[in-house]
Amino acid sequence: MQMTLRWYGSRFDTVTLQQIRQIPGVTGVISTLYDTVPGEVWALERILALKKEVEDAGLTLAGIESVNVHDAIKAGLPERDQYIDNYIATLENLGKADIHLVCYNFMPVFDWTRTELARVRPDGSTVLAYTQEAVDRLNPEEMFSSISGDTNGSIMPGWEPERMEHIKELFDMYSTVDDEALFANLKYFLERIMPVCDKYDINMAIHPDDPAWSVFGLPRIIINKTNILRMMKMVDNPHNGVTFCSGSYGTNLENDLPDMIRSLKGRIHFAHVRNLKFNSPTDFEEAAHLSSDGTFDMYEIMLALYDIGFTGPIRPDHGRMIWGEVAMPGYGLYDRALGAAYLNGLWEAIEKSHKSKIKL
Ligand code: DNO
Repeated sequence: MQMTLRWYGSRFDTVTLQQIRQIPGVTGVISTLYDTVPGEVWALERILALKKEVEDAGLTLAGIESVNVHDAIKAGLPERDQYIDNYIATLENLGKADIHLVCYNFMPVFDWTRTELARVRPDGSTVLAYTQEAVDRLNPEEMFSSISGDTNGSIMPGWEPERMEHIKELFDMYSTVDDEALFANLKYFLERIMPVCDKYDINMAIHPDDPAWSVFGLPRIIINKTNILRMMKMVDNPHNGVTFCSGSYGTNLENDLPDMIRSLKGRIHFAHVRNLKFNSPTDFEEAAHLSSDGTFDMYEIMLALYDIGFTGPIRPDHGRMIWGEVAMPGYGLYDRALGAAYLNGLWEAIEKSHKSKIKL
């Protein structure tokens, strides 16, 4: 595996490439052109400039998170073909720039959903948190206003203010889309993009829906083992793969994370590894990466990745806000650096214990 950190680009991120370069064992970043909008073709020059900036700082650009999918594609509208053509043109340019990993999601309207961006934990750190009760009580606009004071001046992916202005139209767009239609629209999209992925060896890595169930009545399909295996089979090409995100699949305690990882052997192209602390099955907060701080056994998650021979990029996921840092919620430097060091430590121990068993 290659340990990486997500980086939003020098215009948007409070963390610098130079800081990332100094985290032991982190050799690359996962980035994006954060100012592009879904449906736009990414210019080759801009991709090359981003790559050069990262490489000049002594890191590799290990992949893109995200190239967002336009809602017309997800909702299956007649104009989807034009947007898929644009997506293909972007993939073509990424391929020409020698980039082989694209993380994306197929969540209608929003990306991830959290009801709090700065819940205070007993140690005084602040974290993103979710309660179903708050979602049931609020409509999306109310929720957006209730969290917008805690973004530390950042634009949260999927919750861009200009999208929020069109929220009603976005909901109307999906009024006739149920889970089956969403699966069909995803299949249509994947079948059209697979040829360009084959040509340039681009691994598409779908990010799970977060939380892993329907919110605000919208359909959500990338939520559990049955559905993700269905998706893998539906377009049975190794370039149709997965971002295994423990913190997203893990929102549903019925998901057995190590078992899911093992069942996806050969199809996990990217991993997001983080821990959650559950206070009840519908109230969770994002803990430190350390197993004992949350609910998941991080050793078992890393072991499962090791066992399937995972070689792709991995990143610590959302970190807590600690030591007075002011940054995009979930994406500060300090706690993600601690997370990277911890995950690297687990990996080293797993690797060495396996090698010593082989010698015996
Ligand atoms: C949250 C992230 C997601 C992810 C997208 C992928 O912090 O993991 O926003 O990047 O869902 O398209």
